[in-house]
Amino acid sequence: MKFDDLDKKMRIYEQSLDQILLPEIYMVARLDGRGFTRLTKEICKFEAPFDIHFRDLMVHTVEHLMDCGFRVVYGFTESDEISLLFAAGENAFGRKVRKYNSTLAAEASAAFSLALGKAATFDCRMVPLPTLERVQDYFLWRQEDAHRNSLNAHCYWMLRKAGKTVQEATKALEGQSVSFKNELLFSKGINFDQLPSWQKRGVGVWKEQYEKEGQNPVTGKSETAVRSRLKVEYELPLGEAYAKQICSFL
Ligand SMILES: Nc1nc2c(ncn2[C@@H]2O[C@H](COP(=O)(O)OP(=O)(O)OP(=O)(O)O)[C@@H](O)[C@H]2O)c(=O)[nH]1
Ligand SMILES: [Mg+2]
Repeated sequence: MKFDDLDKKMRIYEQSLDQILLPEIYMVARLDGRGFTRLTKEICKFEAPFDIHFRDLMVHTVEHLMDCGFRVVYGFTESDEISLLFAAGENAFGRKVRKYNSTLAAEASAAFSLALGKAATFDCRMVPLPTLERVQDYFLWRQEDAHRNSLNAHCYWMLRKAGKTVQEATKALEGQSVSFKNELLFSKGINFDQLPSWQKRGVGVWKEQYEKEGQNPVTGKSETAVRSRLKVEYELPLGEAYAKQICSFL
C-alpha cells in the first residue's frame, strides 16, 4: 500500500477517540497527585495533616502551569489537587481534550518533581462548564471540599498523635457531624476557626498588574511601565465574595 493511502487509513483509528471542548464553553482543568498518600506519608514524611513545604511545592506547580503556554486566569490548590480556570475563548491546541490532559499532567509532574527532587506524577481531567454560575459553583465546591478535608484531617491526626491506631481514629470520626468534630478539636485546645486560612480554604493564584520604573533606552528618561506578575493569595474570601472574585477573572 502507498504511504499516503496507509496514512489516510490509519489516521481514522488514531483520531477515533479525539474530542474537543466546545467553543463558548468555559474550561477548568483539575489535576490530582497520583499516590500522594504514600508520597507524603512514607517517601517524604511531610508533616501531617498540613506541611508548609508541601503547600509551597503545590503553589510552585500552579505558578508553572499558569506560565506554560496556556491562558490560565485563575489557579487554585488544596491538598494534592490543582484547578485551573482558562480564559474565555482559550483556543490552545484547537481545544483538543487529549492535548490539555496530557500536556498539563506532564507539565505539573515535571515542575513538582524537579522542585521536590523525587519523581511524582499528576493526572488531569478537563471539566467543561456551560455558564458563569457553574464556574462559580465549581470553585465554591472545591473550597467546600478543602474545608471538609481540613476538618477531617485535623481530627484524624489529632487522634493519631494521641496514640490511636488508623482503625481507631477512622472509626471515631465515621458518620460524625461537623459540630462534633469542631468540639473534639476544641476539647484538645485546637480552635478550628483560628487555624490558618490556607489549610481550610486552599490557595489562589492570579495575575496582577503593577507599575515598574525603568529607563527608556531611546530618550534615556525614566518611565513607568505596567507589567503583570502572579499574585499568590493565602487568605481567600468565602461564599458570595469568592464567587464574585472568580467572575472578575473572566
Ligand atoms: N502529610 C501531608 N499529607 C498531605 C498534605 N496535603 C495533602 N496530603 C495528602 O495527600 C493525599 C491526597 O489524597 P488523595 O488524592 O485522595 O490520595 P492519593 O494517594 O493521591 O490517591 P490518588 O489521587 O487516587 O492517586 C492525602 O493522603 C493527604 O493526606 C500535607 O500537607 N501533608
Ligand atoms: Mg491524589
